[in-house]
Amino acid sequence: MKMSIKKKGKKLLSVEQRIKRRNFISFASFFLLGAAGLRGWKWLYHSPEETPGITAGMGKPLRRALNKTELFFRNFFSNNHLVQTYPKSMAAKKVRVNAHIGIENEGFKPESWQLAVVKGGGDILNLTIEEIKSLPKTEIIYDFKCVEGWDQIQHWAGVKFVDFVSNFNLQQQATMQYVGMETPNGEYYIGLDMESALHPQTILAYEMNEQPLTLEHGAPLRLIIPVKYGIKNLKRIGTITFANQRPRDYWAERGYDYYSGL
Ligand SMILES: Nc1nc2c(c(=O)[nH]1)N[C@H]1C(S)=C(S)[C@@H](COP(=O)(O)O)O[C@H]1N2
Ligand SMILES: [Mo]
Repeated sequence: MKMSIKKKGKKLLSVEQRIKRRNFISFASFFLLGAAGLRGWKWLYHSPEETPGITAGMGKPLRRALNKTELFFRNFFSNNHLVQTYPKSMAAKKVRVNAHIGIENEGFKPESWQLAVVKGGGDILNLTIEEIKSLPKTEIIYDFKCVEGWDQIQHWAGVKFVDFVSNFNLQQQATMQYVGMETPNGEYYIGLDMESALHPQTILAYEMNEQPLTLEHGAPLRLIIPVKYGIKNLKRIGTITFANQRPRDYWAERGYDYYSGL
């Protein structure tokens, strides 16, 4: 006689039937989950890469997940989140010089330098350093951090990028998602998300320790963006552009995080 389980008078499945059934279910779910996993993996594996050259070969879905995390943190530490500042007395007297990509050419003449702001539609705004210096000056003393592992409290001054935007009527351009900046010779270039560019501590700097910027530190004009690592703090800005696509970025092309936020 077959063993069977009775409950409240109802005849339930026999033990053998139950085992058979369970085996079937686990086999079926193993197979289904496995197939789903394989499909998922194939989808990831064969997914298109992000726009080539912008981020070193990473699949779009993975990058999208990362971008979502970025967005979360970006909003979390919104514009009002300020980087810590320090008293003037703590600023380094001997400011470290780190890299020279795009600024080593001997032929550069700071006197004839002009900043080109590409407004779009063929419209370019050319500005002299005097025009930029005529805007309200902001200073900041903060801990500058390089991805290579050093940091230093430094004192910079210039015009806030957000003030620059409003003074030169670039509000329309600032509704776009990204800002690009390049050296005059185009050899070093960075891309920034607009939120970070408009952050109240982001400045176009022309002074360091209350003195005019030196060539090795990026004269006549460099970017100081305390919410980002050093790599984004472009020295000797030649061109500024606005776009809804990520502008090219020298270190992102070489595998560093495009966002490079702190
Ligand atoms: N044009 C240009 N800007 C640049 C770089 C560079 O190589 N070329 N290096 C970046 C890096 S990695 C750092 S850490 C800082 C260093 O700035 P400093 O030389 O004033 O210390 O500049 C950034 N801006
Ligand atoms: Mo750096």
